[in-house]
Amino acid sequence: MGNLTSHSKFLSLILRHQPDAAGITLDVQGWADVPSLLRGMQAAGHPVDMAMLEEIVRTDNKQRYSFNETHTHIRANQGHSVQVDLGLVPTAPPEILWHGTATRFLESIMAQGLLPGSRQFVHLSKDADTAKTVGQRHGKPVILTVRAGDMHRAGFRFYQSENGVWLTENVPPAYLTVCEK
Ligand code: HQG
Repeated sequence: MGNLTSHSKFLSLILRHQPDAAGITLDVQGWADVPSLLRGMQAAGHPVDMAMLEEIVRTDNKQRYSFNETHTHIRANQGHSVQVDLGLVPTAPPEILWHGTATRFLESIMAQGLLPGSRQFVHLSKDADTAKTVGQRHGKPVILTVRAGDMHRAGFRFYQSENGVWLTENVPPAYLTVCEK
């Protein structure tokens, strides 16, 4: 793992799950103060300066982070387990969305539906390829299709994060189909 990747993983931990790990707090909208963050990262063995932070944000393959306009604050675009209000606006989803998971979770998912677990939302992908990559993080991947349009018409709310990930609170089993291809 390159240095920047290691720093980026630590940054994800701080901005999504454990701001404590850098001795900082996030505001209600999930923003971290950049100078405090850089000091905290440095103290935790991740010596990142402003130029490196700018590079991490600019080059991130999933565009995981956003600065505010003046770059005094930074936050993660999705994936939080800490309670934050990103100000996302409920949005009509496409008819079909995708969720990649591991085969060992299937039985439980088809019984309980998709649950957010430790995160604030269930994360859904726009296409099967992305879903497969997400699923591979957990083991042998399996892809589910989600009848998002039907869910939306039934009153479920959907949001799209700044970096294009679809979010919803839970997906009942009736809206899920295992994708066989
Ligand atoms: C599974 C990454 C059993 C769920 C990705 C998943 C994404 C259940 C796992 C983002 C279940 C949770 C999120 C149930 C759900 N029974 N298992 N009822 N309901 N699960 O990591 O969606 O690279 O919290 O299928 O790209 O994998 O970190 O969620 O396998 O966008 O930026 O429980 O994280 O982005 O795993 O990934 P996760 P996820 P980053």
